[in-house]
Amino acid sequence: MKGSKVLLVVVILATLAALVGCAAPTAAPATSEEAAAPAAPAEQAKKTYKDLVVGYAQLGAESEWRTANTASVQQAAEELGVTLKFSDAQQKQENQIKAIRSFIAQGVDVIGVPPVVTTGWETVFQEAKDAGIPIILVDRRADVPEDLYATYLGSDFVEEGRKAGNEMNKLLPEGGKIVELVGTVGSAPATDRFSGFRETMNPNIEIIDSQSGDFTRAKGKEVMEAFLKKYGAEITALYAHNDDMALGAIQAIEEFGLKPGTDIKIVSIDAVRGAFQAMVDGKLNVTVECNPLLGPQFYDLALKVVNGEEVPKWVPSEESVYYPDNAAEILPTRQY
Ligand code: GYE
Repeated sequence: MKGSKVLLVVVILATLAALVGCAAPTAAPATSEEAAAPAAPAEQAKKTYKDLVVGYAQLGAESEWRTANTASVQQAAEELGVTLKFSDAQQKQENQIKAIRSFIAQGVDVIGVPPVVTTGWETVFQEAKDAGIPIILVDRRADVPEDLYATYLGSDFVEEGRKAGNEMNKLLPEGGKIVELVGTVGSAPATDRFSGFRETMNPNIEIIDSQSGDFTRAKGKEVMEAFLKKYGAEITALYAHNDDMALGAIQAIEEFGLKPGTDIKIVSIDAVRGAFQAMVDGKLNVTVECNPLLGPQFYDLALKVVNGEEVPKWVPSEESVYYPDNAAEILPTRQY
């Protein structure tokens, strides 16, 4: 009798131990959110960077900023093992549209595009949508309904314009007459940098002329030459929507016999290395940063989108403002 009781207790204990032993691993994940879904089938279906085929319809090679952006997109693809199909549209919307259509025909997983201008994208984005290929807007916005793109990764261009306006106010406390070199007409950065600047600019500052230099150094120089011919030394400052146009304008100002940065104060946007060098040389007063190194974040978003994960509709980049006083110190650390 005593012996059988002991046996019974032993059996019960052994059974309990076995139950705890087996139950524990299955019970724990049931309470953990991550493992709640039957891990195997769903996880295995998810793509990794190595499976990802991406089409990137780059808009051109118009500026130092763009060169850095292209390098970032290409390098990050290589580092992550993403298959990248890259095309350069030479600043022409029709070429970007052609590239997108060709990526659709090739059946890529996702398409990245910095729209050269904001309008005219609905048809081709709808074609991508119909083919089940998500569009990610990189760098520049497009004015299309939100269901035609997965997310937008890029800067707050209005804020950059506001920062530039504040910097101009500091440079011209007594006010003055300024000229403006606008970016590509109809592009998101040109439109927003134009309006943001006017939001913060002091009323004692007058914009006497404003023309497009298409974000290039050559055009920036050409338009600045025309401004100088027309207004001469009347111009107290220049606001350029990017550094390349400012660098072109600096040449024009020097050739005209005035001192850029002194006779004509200059505020521009991007913070590329060429701008740091110009600040070191005392020819540029301020550059507002616009970050082109979007490659890694782009592929992170691309993978999430392809795997059906939630992503925000806008992922803004973090940016700063730089001045001549520590430009020499910072220049060697700049990646673009
Ligand atoms: O500021 C300019 C480039 O879209 C933010 O395009 C970009 C702009 C950049 O050409 O240099």
